[in-house]
Amino acid sequence: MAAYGPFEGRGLNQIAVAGKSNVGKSTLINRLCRRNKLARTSSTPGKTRLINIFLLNDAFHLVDLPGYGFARVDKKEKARWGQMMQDYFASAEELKHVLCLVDIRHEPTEDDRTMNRFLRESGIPFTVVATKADKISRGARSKYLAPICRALLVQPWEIICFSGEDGTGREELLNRIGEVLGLQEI
Ligand SMILES: Nc1nc2c(ncn2[C@@H]2O[C@H](COP(=O)(O)OP(=O)(O)O)[C@@H](O)[C@H]2O)c(=O)[nH]1
Ligand SMILES: [Mg+2]
Repeated sequence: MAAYGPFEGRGLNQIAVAGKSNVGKSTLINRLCRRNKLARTSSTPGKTRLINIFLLNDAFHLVDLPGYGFARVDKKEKARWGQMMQDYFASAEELKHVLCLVDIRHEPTEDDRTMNRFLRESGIPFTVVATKADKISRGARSKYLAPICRALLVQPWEIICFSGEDGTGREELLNRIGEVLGLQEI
C-alpha cells in the first residue's frame, strides 16, 4: 500500500514537486493545470502537510509533496514529515521525475542540498526550477542562478526559471515534462 494513500488512477506516471514551504509548489501546479485554488496555494508556510495528487490531461499525476524546512514545526512534526517522504519515495514506482523548486532570490538551504543529495544517491532524475522569477529582472538572472548552481551541482541552462505570477517558464516546463515522460503532447 502506498504511503500517500489510495487514489484513483494508480499506474499513471508521476512527476513530484518538492521544495521548502512557501517556495511556490502549489502555485506551480495550479499554473500547469491552468486552474485556480486547485492545489490550495496559501500564504501560510507549511500548510501543505499531506501529499496531494493532481491529474494533468489524463496523462500523468503531479504530486504536491509537503514542504520542508518550516521553522515553526516541532521535532515530532519534522519526524512525521521525514517518514512520509521516505515512505513516498520508497513506494512510488510510478515516480519518473522530481521538480526541485528553489526561490530564485535565495541561496539553497541545507534542506535543499539534502534533498538534492538524496535524489542523486537514489538515481531519481530531477529538474531544478527557480521560482518567483518575476521578482527579479531578466538581466539579473544569471547572477541569481550562480549560487543555486553551485549548491545543487547543476548548470545554469539546466534550470528552468518559472513564475506563477506572469507564466514565465510554463511552456518550457511542460516541454521538459513531456520529454522525460516521452509524451508527444501535453
Ligand atoms: N511573485 C510571485 N509569488 C509567488 C510565485 N509563486 C508563489 N508565489 C507566492 O508565494 C506564496 C507561497 O506559494 P505556494 O504556492 O502556496 O507555496 P508552497 O508552500 O510551496 O505550496 C504565495 O503567497 C504565492 O502567491 C511566483 O512565481 N511569483
Ligand atoms: Mg503548497
